[in-house]
Amino acid sequence: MEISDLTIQKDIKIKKKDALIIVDMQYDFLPGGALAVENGDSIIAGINIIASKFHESLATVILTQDWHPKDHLSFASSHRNKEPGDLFTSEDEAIGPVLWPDHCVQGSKGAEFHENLQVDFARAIIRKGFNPKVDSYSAFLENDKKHETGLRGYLNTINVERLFLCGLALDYCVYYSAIDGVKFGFESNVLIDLTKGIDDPEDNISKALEDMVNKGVKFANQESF
Ligand code: VGL
Ligand code: ZN
Repeated sequence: MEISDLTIQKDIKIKKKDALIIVDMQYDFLPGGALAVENGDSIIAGINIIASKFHESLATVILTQDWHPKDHLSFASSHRNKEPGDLFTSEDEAIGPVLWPDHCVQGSKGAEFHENLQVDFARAIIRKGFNPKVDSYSAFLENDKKHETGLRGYLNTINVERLFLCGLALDYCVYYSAIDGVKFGFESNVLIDLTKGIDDPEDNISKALEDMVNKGVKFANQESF
């Protein structure tokens, strides 16, 4: 499946019960970073515009931040004879299916939000991936599928009903967050022109798109508002 195959919603009116979830717009996922997503920086300006629209509409803006200890098990450097991109899945599937370069280490420059990202509108920042042996692609649920980040509880407490997701990376954190959003009862919309993917392993973006469509994730873009 390709992006051009998606149905894009029109005439969306931002409501108070909407939340914009801006995923992992950190230096390490941007050009020049350790796990750079191609053209990741091209979406910053558009995300800022949407964030200001949500802010003006009294909707909620939330940021997520990948936040790993320096010896995180998702890093190839934590394994003998492994390179970034090598396949590796831990027994409980808390790590994998591939290993990553060291990235978004707690307190490092690479873990910071890009300086051009408008962060002032954010009501909350959800940090994820802090357990050394468990990764968390989803903003809701760690990869072991056991531990929640607290985002579901937070959104329920402040009465959010509908989510709009953007940021990096489309086929990892945006994808897993969107399908978990649906699973947890939120209408979940991916802002498809405000996200970019890694596409590793091959065809990962296509598979993620197909799975999102099958699971009821909806799609919108900057013109939908
Ligand atoms: C991500 C790979 C590893 C992401 C985070 O933000 O999509 N991808 N850690
Ligand atoms: Zn990570």
